[in-house]
Amino acid sequence: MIKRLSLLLVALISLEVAAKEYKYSPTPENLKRRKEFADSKFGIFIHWGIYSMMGDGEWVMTNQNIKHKRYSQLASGFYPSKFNAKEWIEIIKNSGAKYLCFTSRHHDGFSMFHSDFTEYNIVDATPFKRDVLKELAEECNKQEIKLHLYYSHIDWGRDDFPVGGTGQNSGRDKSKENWSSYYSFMNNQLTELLTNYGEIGAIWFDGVWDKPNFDWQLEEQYRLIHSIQPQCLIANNHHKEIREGEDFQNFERDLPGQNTAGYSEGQQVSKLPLESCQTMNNTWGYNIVDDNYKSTKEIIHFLLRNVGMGANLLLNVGPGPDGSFPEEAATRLKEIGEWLSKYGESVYGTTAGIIPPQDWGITAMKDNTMYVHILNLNNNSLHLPIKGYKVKNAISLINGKSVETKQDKNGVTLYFDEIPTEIDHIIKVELKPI
Ligand code: FHN
Repeated sequence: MIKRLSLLLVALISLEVAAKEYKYSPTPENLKRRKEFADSKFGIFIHWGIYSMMGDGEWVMTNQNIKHKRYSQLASGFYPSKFNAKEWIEIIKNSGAKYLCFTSRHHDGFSMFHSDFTEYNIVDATPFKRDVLKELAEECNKQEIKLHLYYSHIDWGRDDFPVGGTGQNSGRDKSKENWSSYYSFMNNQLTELLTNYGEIGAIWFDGVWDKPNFDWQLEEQYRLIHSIQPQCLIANNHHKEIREGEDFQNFERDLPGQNTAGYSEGQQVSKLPLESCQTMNNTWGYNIVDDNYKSTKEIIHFLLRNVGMGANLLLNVGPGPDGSFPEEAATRLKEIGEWLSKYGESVYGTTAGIIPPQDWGITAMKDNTMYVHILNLNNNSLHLPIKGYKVKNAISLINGKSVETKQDKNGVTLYFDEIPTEIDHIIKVELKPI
């Protein structure tokens, strides 16, 4: 009896020690990177892989019930003749985005980088033979764009991957499932990604939702990442609460705290930096018939609605099989860039507004400056409930003119010559706390 009790005690103590070991303390360089990330506000997501050849999105293998053996043959025909890393990063830079999140490996399991741990990669399995990630990493470095890497926890092709809710008809040999083999494979690849491509801004995981109750041994994996590159941020699109070891929180197709798309049920907004990812049309990977592009105005509004909550927008592009950006996407990126080059001061480096987002628009703060972004107002005056502040002055960023204001005990009213009709009517208000 005494022996059993002491064993139990040892077990409890070890559990406690283990739990303590899992306590993550971000390093100073990680905290610095978090701030830089939160300030950057706008990034570009790229979903690109051998699936792009089929022009039916990145889920084509599963959606069309294609066996992995057949699907993998796409690799031998993948030759994106127009791929040009310099041009991609120039487009991204000119859009005003500060970072790129690139799909290094999506659920189809194809590695878009050279890997020693599988031949199913862009260098060894395609006639293209170029490590596009290496080329992108070099260009990002030259053009000062941070590189984030999307990495899927799912693999619809490998036999050792313990099959989850998706990709069940891909023809894998389930008798060969072997989590520890698959886990080592992922960790080896993550080590490659973090040692062969310079400084990585973030690892962006996806797929845990496919097997929500499975122990993916995330803490250990996160520790590995932070031990190789402590500044590297970790985000996991598991659609659930933040877990120990993660550095920012992401939301899919929704503003933080909302759940219109159905991915964020019960996902409370954390105190970590926030990011919301969104498609430009309806799909992530290239879809040849999806012309349902959001307008530049809609995208800028979605960016601003994020900014008002202190969040970043990660806007997706699905390049075609030839390696070029769809024209519609390139045009929108150019227009967003033109807008941001004029009004970027009211976006970059701001924090969430002191007034919660409203139907008329949002506010964003930079020290004692409040940027009022009017997106939808049918009036030529606007009352802002800001108690505890005195307005020193207010100017329109659209025409540089001073804006008439009237202070009362509940805040301040701004008066405009006309009802604002621009994409975003921005007023810069200098405040003094009282
Ligand atoms: O299944 C993926 C999907 O293909 C895409 O990569 C998005 C991006 O957020 N994430 C998953 C769905 O949650």
